[in-house]
Amino acid sequence: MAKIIDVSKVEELKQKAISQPIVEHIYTADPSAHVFNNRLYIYPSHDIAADIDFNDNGDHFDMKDYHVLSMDEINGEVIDHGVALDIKDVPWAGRQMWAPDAAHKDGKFYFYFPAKDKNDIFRIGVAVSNNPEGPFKAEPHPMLHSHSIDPAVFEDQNGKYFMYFGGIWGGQLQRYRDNKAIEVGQEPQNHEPALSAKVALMHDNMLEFAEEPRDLLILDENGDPIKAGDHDRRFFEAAWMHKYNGKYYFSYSTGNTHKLCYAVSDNPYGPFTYKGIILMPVIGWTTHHSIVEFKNKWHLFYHDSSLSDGVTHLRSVKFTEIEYDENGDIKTIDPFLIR
Ligand code: FUB
Repeated sequence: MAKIIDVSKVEELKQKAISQPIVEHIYTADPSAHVFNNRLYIYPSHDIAADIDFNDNGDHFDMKDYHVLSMDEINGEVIDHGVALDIKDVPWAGRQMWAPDAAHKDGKFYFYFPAKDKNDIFRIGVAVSNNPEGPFKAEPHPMLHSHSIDPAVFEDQNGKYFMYFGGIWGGQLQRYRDNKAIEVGQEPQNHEPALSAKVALMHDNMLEFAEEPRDLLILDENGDPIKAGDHDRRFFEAAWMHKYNGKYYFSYSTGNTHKLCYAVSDNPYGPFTYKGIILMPVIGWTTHHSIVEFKNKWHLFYHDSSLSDGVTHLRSVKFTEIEYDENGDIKTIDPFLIR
């Protein structure tokens, strides 16, 4: 199984970790945290040892179901509500259930998940329940015109819901331009604007897009689009949206440079201006997160591979508090006390 750092380094870093896995009986990753009914629910991926070699397509992330976790207070007991959705109950899905999210509207709970269809193309599915912990019943087909991975559904204060999604490399976003499949999928040249995450208003029924997904532009300090070669700042995967003091904060993973970064806008569609790093690299290749306000404090939910001693696809959800400075900038978090 692939590890990206040697075991002796992992042990040393584990001693310095600022937080611990919230559960240890299963591997969990890609946490999307929401407050529903005054309780904190976490919708993670459920990592398993698939025994598939590490590759850039992410075939080793061969997850087959989802569990929902919850707690009634930060640092309280974490309840595992069991299997909320199984791939065998999703008629269109072929393999690889990746990073999910959930939303609540009019008494119903909507669970959004990416999975490869029977042709190995990533689509985004929806499953519905009357309860935040599921079980969820999958719609018979993936969302029309959905592609790529990592859906994150954001409820704005005016009752509108937006889906943010996308991911390059194994997430297949490089196979599309303007939402259409292209002949040969590849990233733009280094000097060209990077591929963008996508954003779309959700239909009132929460089961489909209300519009064609748009590109979410991230600009640098000069107002120029972040370039494809700027691997320290360009969007890779793991989109998340939250609002703080009236501003929209779009956060994401830089993938092969292993950072969680953020960009800010006055508009949920952007353009966004790059602001900085939220979380420095953790143990493991991937980094993924959500940001949630619970009982008047802001928290970053994230994952690392510490529990598996660095195995890339066996990750564990953790959390830590985040702080904003007086300008609304997020203070960068080092996942280790002393490097
Ligand atoms: O969990 C599988 C994939 O790894 C997710 O979809 C990505 O965001 C990365 O965390």
